Amino acid sequence: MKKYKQIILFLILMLVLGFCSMVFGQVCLADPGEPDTVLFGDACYYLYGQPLEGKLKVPIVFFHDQGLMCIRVPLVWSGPIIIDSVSFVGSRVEADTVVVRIDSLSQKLSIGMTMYYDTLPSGRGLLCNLYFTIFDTGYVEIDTAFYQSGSRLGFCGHVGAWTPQFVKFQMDLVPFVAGDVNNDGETDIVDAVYLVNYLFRDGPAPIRSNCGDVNCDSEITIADVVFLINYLLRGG
Ligand SMILES: [Ca+2]
Ligand SMILES: [Ca+2]
Ligand SMILES: [Ca+2]
Repeated sequence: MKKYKQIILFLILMLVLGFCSMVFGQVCLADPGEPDTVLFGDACYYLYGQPLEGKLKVPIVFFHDQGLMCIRVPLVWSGPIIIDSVSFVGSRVEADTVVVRIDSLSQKLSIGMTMYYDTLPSGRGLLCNLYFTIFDTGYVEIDTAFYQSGSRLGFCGHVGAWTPQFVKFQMDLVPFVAGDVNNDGETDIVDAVYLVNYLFRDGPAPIRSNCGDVNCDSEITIADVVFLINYLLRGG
């Protein structure tokens, strides 16, 4: 019975969220308590070679001090990147439904997550990771936007629906490989040795957390050593 009540409450909230979005152009409530926020974590990318090839990983992180029943994050990106995928590995959200819609042509994507049974307790952490292919150098920006349906950035919980704050992502992509694991300013064979020592001989960890993950797939493995050696053998 409790489950049905939760679902009915959730459907009412979705109606409120949809209604407020369409009619008033914004969600109903002022954000209760501290400002809830959607922003981006430390990005990881590599870009090298001739012709240039590269990948970019951008984590979406969020904070909220109310329990959440739904999360809606519509985004638009600009710059020399193409979306590859959206990954929820490591996300702090265990949603009952997750809907990701991608419109590569208009460079928009929308992430919708709903918790029918258990609200997500307040906290901060990873929502998901966005993975892009980089095809050129240049300025990249990820902002919030309307998606086609008119959906806006929004959270909802037992108290209603509201709009969290949003901090957009901005980055200048220049030729770069995140392989300077010993943080001496150069990416060279010493870094590959350092990484092997870390992985197989209990050596020290990469100085900056992001730079050991040379291929930006979210883990530090032998694949990063292979990637780094390939990069060095190709002349950097
Ligand atoms: Ca709040
Ligand atoms: Ca180095
Ligand atoms: Ca990696």
